[in-house]
Amino acid sequence: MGLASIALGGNLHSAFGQPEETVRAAMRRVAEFGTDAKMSSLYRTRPVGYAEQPWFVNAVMQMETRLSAGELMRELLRVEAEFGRDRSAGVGNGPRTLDLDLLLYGGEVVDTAELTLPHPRMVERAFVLVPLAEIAPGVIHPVTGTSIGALLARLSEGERAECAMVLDA
Ligand code: PH2
Ligand code: MG
Ligand code: MG
Repeated sequence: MGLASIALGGNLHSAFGQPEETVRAAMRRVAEFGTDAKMSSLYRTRPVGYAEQPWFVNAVMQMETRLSAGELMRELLRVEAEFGRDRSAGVGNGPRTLDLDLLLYGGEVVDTAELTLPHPRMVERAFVLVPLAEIAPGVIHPVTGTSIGALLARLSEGERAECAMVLDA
């Protein structure tokens, strides 16, 4: 039993439609693994890491789940595949129909081949921290010991501005 935070992202059309429809459908699907899911708005964000690709739709959700962190991670990989994610194709950080990243699971700190918690790149990514701060600004990152709101405040205004575009509900 734990409080899980999950990042969603995509920038390619899937069987569920455009990325915003894919992300909304994936949120409903992932919510089945827990209770009382809180969902952020959807954000249109500039691609980070590999620029020559469409802008992403990103969001974050948080829920209580009875699954362990490892069990939840395996389910998330299954949902990615269900939504047309092909991990054998394409470049690293490149375009994808759906990416589901387990960001935090309570205060767990894990580093195995299957799972790293907290997600190692979350502290530097506005496309994660902006939506996470919308629904859980006071949650403490178990490695830095600081809140999500404080982590977001460390990013530059420019980085935050590239993740400020909220899509209509
Ligand atoms: N995901 C990546 C790499 N770059 N950029 C944005 N804006 N959103 C993402 O979800 C994203 C990215 C690798 O997972
Ligand atoms: Mg990712
Ligand atoms: Mg991923």
